[in-house]
Amino acid sequence: MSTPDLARDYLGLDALLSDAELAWRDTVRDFVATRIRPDIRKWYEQATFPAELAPEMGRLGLLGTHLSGYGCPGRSAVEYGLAALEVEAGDSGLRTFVSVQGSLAMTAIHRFGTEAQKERWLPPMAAGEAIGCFGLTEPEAGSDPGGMTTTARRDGDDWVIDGAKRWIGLASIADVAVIWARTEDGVRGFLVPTGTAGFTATPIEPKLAMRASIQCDITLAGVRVPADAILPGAAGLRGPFTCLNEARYGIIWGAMGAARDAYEAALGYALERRQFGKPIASFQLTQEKLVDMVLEIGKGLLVALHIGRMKDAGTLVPEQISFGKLNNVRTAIAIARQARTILGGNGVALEYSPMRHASNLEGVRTYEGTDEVHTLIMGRAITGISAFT
Ligand code: TGC
Repeated sequence: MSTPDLARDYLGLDALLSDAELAWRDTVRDFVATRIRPDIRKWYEQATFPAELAPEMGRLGLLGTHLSGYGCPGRSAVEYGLAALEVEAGDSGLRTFVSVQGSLAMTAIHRFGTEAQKERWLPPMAAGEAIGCFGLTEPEAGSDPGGMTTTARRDGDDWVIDGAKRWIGLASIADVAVIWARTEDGVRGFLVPTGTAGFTATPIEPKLAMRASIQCDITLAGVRVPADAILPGAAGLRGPFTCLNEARYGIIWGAMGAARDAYEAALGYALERRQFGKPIASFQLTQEKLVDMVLEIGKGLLVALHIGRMKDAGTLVPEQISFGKLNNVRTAIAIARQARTILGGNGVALEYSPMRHASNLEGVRTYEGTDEVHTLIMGRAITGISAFT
């Protein structure tokens, strides 16, 4: 029997993964080590999204990982989760790209689009040759998308869209935007090529989180699209929420990647850094911090894996995704902040990852449902009483 690496996998959770899952995990881990880690500090400092990585990520199978057909990789939910875990160990901004492209934009087309829409967009998006974005949130409608004021009205055979969206990932470099708008028949989704007259995307800058990705304001001023731009399979808010379920699921895993990287940075530092004549890892308070991180990462990974196995089995309900998103992001922020304290003053230097992860995770805790929203989704599930209405 091989000796477990207690510092890296205390509970031996690798034993819960198949050989194929481990091989895929390691492939993504190697990609992060060679293509993300060497430059992430530069991208973060310069607030640059490395768009040139998109085709590489496509070739690896990171875009639309869980989708099948139309050039998509067709992997399991657990494999998608493992990819999110490893990419977010590199940086939440890069995992956000994977989520926006695959879980939001591609899922909307895959789940709700016509054959023609799928054939047009999914192969290049899976290959990273076309970028998608997902326009749901608005300046005045964040936690409550039902308050959206963007409208789409018929004009002859066309649709004309007017309104504004905010915090939309990748919009300024996207080729196509999935725009959710209010119509006479309720909320509907539209595929809007971003070159369409009246469509403008402006990056929100400067930001203190997610600096290696792009979030935008979108304005839609009389944007005219043809009748076949509508996603026929999505009617009402259930459409965008179905896509959000996918993105929230990925976050459950991804947050643990950021936490693991922060922990490993703190452990490495604590073993090297000497104060009072010995490594700071020898101090009881440091050991307690490291042990608390190991406890919470182990629990968070178990939650992620259990939810992933339920998703693959087809038994997962959205309220259970809220359990994972709320728990794992909250936990990951606490771990990243605690890891920063072990690094002392050096912890605020960009050279070390924990504070970058902590800043990014402020974004992660807010998008795809805030802590408060997921708390109240769970509260409604266990009491039967909605706090929203
Ligand atoms: P309500 O208005 O009553 O329900 C609307 C309809 O949606 C259904 N639904 C869901 N369906 C599937 N999965 C879910 N998770 C669903 N949640 C709701 C619901 O059954 C109903 O269907 P129908 O057929 O009866 O009309 O809304 P609610 O009371 O169910 O939900 C309230 C609340 C607060 C939980 C919900 O509004 C919510 O989750 N708010 C958070 C919104 C959010 O996560 N926003 C983030 C958007 S992300 C984004 O825009 C870009 S971030 C990524 C990037 O681009 O970088």
